[in-house]
Amino acid sequence: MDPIALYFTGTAGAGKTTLTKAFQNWMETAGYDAVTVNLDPGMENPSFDPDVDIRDWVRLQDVMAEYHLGPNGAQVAASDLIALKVFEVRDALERLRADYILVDTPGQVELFAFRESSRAIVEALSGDRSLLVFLFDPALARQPAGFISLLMLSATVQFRFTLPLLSVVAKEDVLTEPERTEMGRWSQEPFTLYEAVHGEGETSATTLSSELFRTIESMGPIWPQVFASAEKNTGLEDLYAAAQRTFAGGEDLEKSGGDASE
Ligand SMILES: Nc1nc2c(ncn2[C@@H]2O[C@H](COP(=O)(O)OP(=O)(O)OP(=O)(O)O)[C@@H](O)[C@H]2O)c(=O)[nH]1
Ligand SMILES: [Mg+2]
Repeated sequence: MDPIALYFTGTAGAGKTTLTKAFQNWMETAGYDAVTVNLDPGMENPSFDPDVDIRDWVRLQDVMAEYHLGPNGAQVAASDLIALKVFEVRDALERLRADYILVDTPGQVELFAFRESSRAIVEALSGDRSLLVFLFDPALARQPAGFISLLMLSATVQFRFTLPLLSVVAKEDVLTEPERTEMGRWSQEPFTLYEAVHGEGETSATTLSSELFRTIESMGPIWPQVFASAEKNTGLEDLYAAAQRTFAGGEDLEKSGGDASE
């Protein structure tokens, strides 16, 4: 059976790299066979040692030097260069023969979501066995207007890829208990979020129309159902279970050994 690929995406600093690594560790402990891929040519996290690394083919520093570009222009150019290397990446992944592929995507979400090359990359690596995992950063998501902005962003990502999407509140350990409870309620009972944003006072957020909100409300998958922390290793089993439900009604892939208990 072809592997399932999870693409961790979200705003800069949302916790993509850390969660990709933590989720691989959790999966290995639980007896699943998962490999990691770094698709960020500018990744500088020394604690993340991906199994397949796009920097073996495309490095941001090299693109900046070769094309005389700044970091943002180089990221755009790099995303097209990455697409040219995608079959090498796919070959490297095929040699690893894993059941799950966990993909860390570039820091700026628009690079991943808005470039045509990203769609080609996802298509070549995993086709319809792909799940987008969109991270909500508590720094933004704890305010009602920030939460709504992230809902709209995750809707945009899903619109660009037309693939299943799972929204996850990352870094849940930084949330206070009341914040955690309130955010949980927003997803369960969206009108509480609508009320909260209108209770924030005279900000631009108060102009959110009820028509737009109804549209957002109707888009089930963009509402986060999972809270996770890579720091405390919480919510990772929930993330796994939600990913499983997305494919073939919860089919469970063969384990590589061990048992599923944490
Ligand atoms: N408290 C806490 N901090 C976290 C968690 N996950 C990541 N962080 C911190 O958040 C910051 C950003 O984490 P990254 O994993 O680099 O985030 P990213 O989305 O990959 O960042 P870019 O690729 O630069 O956009 C780092 O300082 C991490 O240590 C978490 O679960 N809890
Ligand atoms: Mg990162």
